[in-house]
This record gives sequence, structure tokens and C-alpha cells, in this order.
Amino acid sequence: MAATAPFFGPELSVSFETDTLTEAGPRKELFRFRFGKGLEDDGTDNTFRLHIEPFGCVARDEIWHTSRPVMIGRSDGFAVAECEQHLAAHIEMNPNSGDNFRELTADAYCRLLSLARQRGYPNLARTWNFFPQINAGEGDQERYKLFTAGRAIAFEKYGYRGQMLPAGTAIGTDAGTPFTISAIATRENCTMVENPRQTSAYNYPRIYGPSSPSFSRAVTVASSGGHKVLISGTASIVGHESRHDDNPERQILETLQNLENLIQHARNVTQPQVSRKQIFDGYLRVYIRTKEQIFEIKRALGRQMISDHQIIFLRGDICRRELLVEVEAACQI
Ligand code: 3EB
Repeated sequence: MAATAPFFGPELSVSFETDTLTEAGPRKELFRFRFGKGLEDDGTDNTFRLHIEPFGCVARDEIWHTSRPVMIGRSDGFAVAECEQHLAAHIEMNPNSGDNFRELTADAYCRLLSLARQRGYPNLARTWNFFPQINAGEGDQERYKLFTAGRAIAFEKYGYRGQMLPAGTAIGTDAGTPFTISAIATRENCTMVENPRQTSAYNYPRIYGPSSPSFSRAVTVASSGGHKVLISGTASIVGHESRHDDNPERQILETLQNLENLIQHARNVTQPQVSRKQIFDGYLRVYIRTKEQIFEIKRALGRQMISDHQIIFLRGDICRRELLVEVEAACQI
């Protein structure tokens, strides 16, 4: 197998800090994610801190590169990095500020959509959302559902209904951590991809909350090097129902099946069949609810010939209580 450079073409690529780069050509850092609890602000606006703990792996920064000159600054509470083709933005908030969590989310997303548009990046490709107590509160008052409702208000206001929705991740972090939203927007159109094996989240039935979640299963971004596919947090859900409650190994296998179907679907018959190993030779984040389950999850991944070196494992709560693991990915198709 050829080495570790997990990249897509020159315009937008992602790698972990410790990778040996094999790809030729100029690469500039657009932004990096740094993972951990209690991280200091290093004063660099394009270091996006995610207050979530890596475990069972070396804590490495995840770096998103571009081939174009990068400008970095701040706007309306967001740290912003842009390079003519892509804009990355990040905000940290006190989750208990504002009137309530729904309004706080709606307001932050309105500001994000507005600033991306104003600067000429109208296509939201990817969002990441992290906040504590995601499963706290009952029924429609559960914090994840308040978040979903607030996000839907903003997307509606900005005319996204039935349109391109970004790939997404929404994960619960430990008590006392901030609410962070990070996003990538593009100047050129991106394409939304859904998974034939899963109900589109924006069409989930009412039992999952008063507003359906504003995300697509994946987004592809065209580039000279092919298509980059940015894959949403993916879990053990078939149709719209959770599968394998309380069984982490079966949940991770179901999740991998979802990812494989999604990527095959994104390739859309233009490419020959790819092996599971190739698919997962990109980059993965694996969120696991409890530390005790990491060994079981790692063993299951190993049996599927998916090696650890392009994976970062993070402790996080999944937005449905019965789900124990969620995986997001980016790769080239
Ligand atoms: C799911 O498939 C699992 O609300 O942004 C995954 C990715 C999930 C993103 C979001 C939620 C979100 O419904 C949960």
C-alpha cells in the first residue's frame, strides 16, 4: 500500500501533523484543529480549539491545507481564515449565554451564514458542532433538539430549505467545555450526497424532534485532483432507526457499512469498485462515548483491516442516547 499521504488534490487537503508528506506542490495551512480539554489560546486565529479529549492515540493536530495564499482575521466573533476558494470559520461560546440554547445556536448560525456570504463563499460545505450536555433535558427540550431547532431557524432564514446542506457533526463534550461551531464554506458550488441506506437527516420523522437536522450525509468539492468528499458524522442508523443498542462492536460495523455505501454512492459509477481498505485510507475521526469501549472498537476496526494511523479517537457523546460510536471521514474519490 502506498504511504500515508491521505490527500486529495492540491486545493484542499487534510492530514495529521505527524504525517510524512509525499505530495509535491505548494501547501499552505488554511487552519488546524487542536484537540484537548483545557487547551490554552495560543493567540493564533487559525488554530481552532476543540475541547474534546483524544484517547488511545497520539494527540495530533489535524491540518487543513490549501494551495493558495491564506488570510487570517476575526469577524463578528468568529476566527476566519480564507484563501479565495475556501473560508474556514470558528467560534467558541459559553453554552449558557444568551436567552436559551436554541436562540444562541440560531444567532451564531445566522452570523456564520451571513459572514460567509458577504465574503463571497456562499456554499457551506462542512460544519462541526461541539457542546456539553447534548443529551440533557427530556423530549423536545433535550439540548441536541434545541440545537437542531436553532440551526434550522438560521438555515431557513438564509433560504437553504431543500437546497445544499453542509456535511455535519454534532457531538457532546464534557461538562464545563465551551460550545464551538467550526465550518468550511466554498466559493464554487459543492454537491450534496445522501446515503441510499439511510433516511436523509433533513427528512427524519417527528419522533426525533420538532425540527429535522440541517445536514447532508456528505459533500463533494470538485478540484483538479478529483473530488474531495467530506463525510458527516456517521453512526449505526439504518433508515432512520438506531441499530444494535448497547453493542459497540456491532455499531461500528454498521457504521462502516454506512460509510462504504455512502462513498460508493458518491463515486456514482464513474470509478471502479474500491476496496474497503482503500476507502478508509483517508482520514477518520472516531467519537466514542466511554473509554472502556475503545479496545472493542479498535479490535473491530483492525479486523476490517483499517489501521490506526489515520484515525483520531475522541471521547464524545453521540446525539442519540443509545448510540455509542460515530465516525466522520474525508477522502478523495
Ligand atoms: C445521525 O445520523 C447521527 O445534527 O449535525 C450525525 C452527524 C448526527 C451530524 C448533526 C447529527 C449531526 O443522525 C447524528
